[in-house]
This record gives sequence, C-alpha cells and structure tokens, in this order.
Amino acid sequence: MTSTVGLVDKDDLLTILQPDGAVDAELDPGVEPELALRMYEAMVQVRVTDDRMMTLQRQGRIHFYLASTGQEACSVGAAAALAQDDWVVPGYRQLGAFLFRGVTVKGIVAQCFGNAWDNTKGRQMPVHYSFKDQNMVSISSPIGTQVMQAAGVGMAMKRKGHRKCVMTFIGDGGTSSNDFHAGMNFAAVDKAPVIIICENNGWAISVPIAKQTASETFAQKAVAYGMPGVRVDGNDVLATYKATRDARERALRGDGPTFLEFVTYRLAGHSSSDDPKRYRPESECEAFRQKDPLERFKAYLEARGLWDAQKDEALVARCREAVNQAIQENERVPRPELISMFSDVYAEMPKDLQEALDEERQARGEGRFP
Ligand SMILES: Cc1ncc(C[n+]2csc(CCOP(=O)(O)OP(=O)(O)O)c2C)c(N)n1
Ligand SMILES: [Mg+2]
Repeated sequence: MTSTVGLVDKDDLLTILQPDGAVDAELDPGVEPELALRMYEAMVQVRVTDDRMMTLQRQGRIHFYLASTGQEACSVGAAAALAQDDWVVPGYRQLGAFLFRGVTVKGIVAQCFGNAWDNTKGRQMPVHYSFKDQNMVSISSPIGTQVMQAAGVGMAMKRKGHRKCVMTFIGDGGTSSNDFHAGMNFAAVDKAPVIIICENNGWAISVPIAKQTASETFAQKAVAYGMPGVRVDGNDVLATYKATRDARERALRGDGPTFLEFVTYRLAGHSSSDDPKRYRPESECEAFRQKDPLERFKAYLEARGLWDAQKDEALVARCREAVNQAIQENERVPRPELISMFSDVYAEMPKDLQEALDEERQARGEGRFP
C-alpha cells in the first residue's frame, strides 16, 4: 500500500474519499462492511448526542457542554484503527473515540450530570470523561498536558515490552504549550509507541491558526522532532483511519511515534460558554458544511450498497432514543454519596479527614449532599 509519510507541506493532504463517495483505489484501506457500518453509526451517535446535550445545557439541566460537531471523522477514524488493549489519552473533543471503544451513552450522560452513576463521582467538569475499562484515561483540562502523559505511557510500554501503543489528541491551540514540545521530544528521543493527533479545526476559542503558529502547517512540526508527520483530511474518515493504522504499525514495529495533523473545522462554538458569531464569519462555516464528514461517508456506504435513506432514518431515530433514554434515567439518579468526596485518596482515612467527614455529616444530617 502507498506510504503516506512525508505529506507535511501546505499542498499535501491525505484524502481517500471524494464528496460523492468515490474512493482513491490506491489508498483505499479496504475497510470491511461491518467495521465501516460501526464507524458510521458511531459518527451519527456523536452528532445526535452533541446536539441533544447542547440543548440540555441551554435548558439549564447540565451546566456545561462541549461538542465535536464537524469533527466526528477524526476521533472515530482514529479509534477504529486501534486494538482494544491500546491506550488513549484523550482531549475533550473525543466523544467519538469513547463511543467507538464501547463506552455507553448512559455513561457519557451520567458524567455530564455528575451524579451517582458518574464514574468520576462528580469530581470532573462535564465532558471530562474517564473510562478505565476502555483504556481511556481521564481528560486533563490544561491543554497540551495529554502529550506529555502519552509520551510517559508510551515510554512505560516500551520498557515493559508491551506490543501496543498509546494515542493522544491535541488541538491546534494546544501546540503552543510547553507540554506539547516536551512530549513530542521525549516520545521521539525514546522512539516510544505513541500516536499524536493534532485536530486542526482552525480555531482555539477565538484565536485563528494564523495567530497560533508561524509554521506553514502543523504537520511540519514533526520534522523538527525527528518523527514522521502526515497531513490528513480530517473530514475523511477513511483517511483518518488509514493514517492512524499506518502510525500504529510503525509504533508496534519499534519505529517510534508519528504526528498526524487532521485538518478539520469546528462547526459549533468552542463550548456552551462561547458565541463564535462574535469572532468569525458564518461564510467560513458554510464552506465546511459542504465537507460534512457524515454526508461524505454516507455517500460511500450507499455507493457500496451498504446503506440507504430508510436505514439512515432508522439509525438517527435509534441514536436519538439512546440519548433521550439516557437523559431520562440519569435525571432521576441522586448525587454522589457524601463519603465519595473523602474516598479514593488514602487506603486508610487520616484522622483530620475523618473529623471533617463527621462534621459534614452532622451539619447536613444524612450522609448525602442536600
Ligand atoms: C494551559 C491552558 N491554557 C488555557 C486553557 C483555556 N483553554 C481551554 S480550551 C482552549 C483553546 C484550545 O484550542 P485548541 O487547542 O485549538 O482545541 P479546540 O478547542 O479547538 O479543539 C483554551 C485556551 C486551558 N484549558 N489550559
Ligand atoms: Mg482548535
């Protein structure tokens, strides 16, 4: 299969899927029908979940949300290229990776409510998921830190002789952080099995990429660290899948890390606290709406005879039902037990913590938050 390494300049862009669903035969990763359908279903579930959860935030039923609308092909394509025992150090726009790796919509919604079903026990901001069973570590809010964490995980894997890899995500804005540079350097010097994906969505809240970097592309940064870089069409799920699969093969061969720039666009606001109309023209979004990753992949599935309008309608309805049911169930779940605030840190609770807990219990009556 044709090598994709070295596509780092501004005219380079690994693209496999055409807007009409046609495929570049030379680059086609040959995804089996079952996997292709799983990928599409995850992408639709992300779109529908984001839409519903954003409305929930506007209704005041959760206090924060962050969507990945327009970027679904990045997380899903990359996650589909991994094995289940690989590890992921995610950022906050990786709902697709969580769902693809088997996290349930119910678990996602619980975390956004911060209730007793939330496995982070209400200690994290909404959308800052962590699912141990899926080898997905807790999302760190300070941007860039994921790259250092992933470099460390990869270095540990190498020392333990594990034949697996770790994948991490960062935004275009995150590449200006110290941790990005330190993580890239450690991973490359150590030849650690790490895949670093930069989702270049054009913006870091209100800062455009022209003000973020003087490099012509983000992929070029890989060259300076001595690792392969690839500039990938992030709205083409076959391209994100293939680039990640190739990077994983290199990592498992012992050839070290790869840096992938997924060129995409953030169609929604940065988060529920942001209004993008204040800093960017609507026409910019329109250009990317024409490159919708879902429409493109749907056209491919239809061209392969795997999909039609009726199946699509049924899938969207199923995805809506999944999220609506998850909300209904989660809204009835109480807050985490008071004791959870004091647990998980020490094997045996120290005296001062025990006293604080007793005081809280006395002040609040029963063992729950009021
Ligand atoms: C170290 C640090 N500085 C600032 C912030 C506040 N902040 C949160 S997201 C963000 C922008 C990130 O942009 P980008 O990396 O492009 O990711 P995107 O949101 O576009 O996916 C900023 C500045 C933070 N979380 N951490
Ligand atoms: Mg960005």
